[in-house]
Amino acid sequence: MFPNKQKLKEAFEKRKLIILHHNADVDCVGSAIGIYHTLKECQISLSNGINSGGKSIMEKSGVEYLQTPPEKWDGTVIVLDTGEPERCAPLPKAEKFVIIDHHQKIGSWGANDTIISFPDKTSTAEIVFEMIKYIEEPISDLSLNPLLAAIYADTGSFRYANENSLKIASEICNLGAEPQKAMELLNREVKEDERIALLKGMQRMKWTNERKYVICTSFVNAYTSNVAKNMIRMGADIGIVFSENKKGEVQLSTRCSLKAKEGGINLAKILKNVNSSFGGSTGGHIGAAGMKGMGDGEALTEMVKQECVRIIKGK
Ligand SMILES: [Mn+2]
Repeated sequence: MFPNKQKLKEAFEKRKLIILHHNADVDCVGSAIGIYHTLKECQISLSNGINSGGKSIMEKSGVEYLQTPPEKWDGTVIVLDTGEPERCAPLPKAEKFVIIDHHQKIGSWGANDTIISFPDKTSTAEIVFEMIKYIEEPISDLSLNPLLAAIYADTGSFRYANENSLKIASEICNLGAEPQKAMELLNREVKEDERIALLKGMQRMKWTNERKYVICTSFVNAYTSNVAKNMIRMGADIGIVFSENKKGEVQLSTRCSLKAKEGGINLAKILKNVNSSFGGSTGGHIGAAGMKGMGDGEALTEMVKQECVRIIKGK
């Protein structure tokens, strides 16, 4: 359900700052560009970095953006693709926030803020598109390909799409989006450090077979999510990959196959459970989730693996 139409329109009449989550991805950036070209007086800002796919679509679209948000914003702040304030900090001081997200977890926001949360949607871009229709704003041609690219990205090129993602993609195409142009926005050069991280991750990989579910674990210095994603592509049911630095900060990325999802694996929930004794932060979806905090990456990976095994065994 969308919030009150009039109130939403009023919020969007003010100057808008679109805040991207940490390490902003294609769904986040594509959604931002979609809003940027359709609603007047928008400015886009990173909160803490952007990933290579996000950066590539931003550069190809030629949209200017801030590296860090201002301390104060006179107008409305739009938060995209996360429902947690910690995932897009530091946030500027502002009267009004509109949060648009499709993740499972929503953090605490102010009483005056508007939360548009649809955890059943496969991308934030789909919510953005439906919201633009809802507020009866004519969508800009420039918004179409970035929104379609964002749907491609978050559905794994429609591998994880549902009926609604396909329906919206088709509507966007009817309005003039071109699938091949959207794909071009997604093509990016894979940098050498990323390729090496992937190769190292695979080289160090360990795997076990638990009641016909293959669980893979590994560690790298960076690109944990990419390694986990490729484990699934190779045939694993669950991929768990960590990285840690000298300061003792650990980052964990997990992915699972459709079979694992259907078998009852919910990675967002599993990480949340494990985190109750770890004390970091978690976020994500049923089939793709991450975790951050201070501690021992190997021990944490083992805990997550054991929790998966426990669920597979139905205990
Ligand atoms: Mn997303």
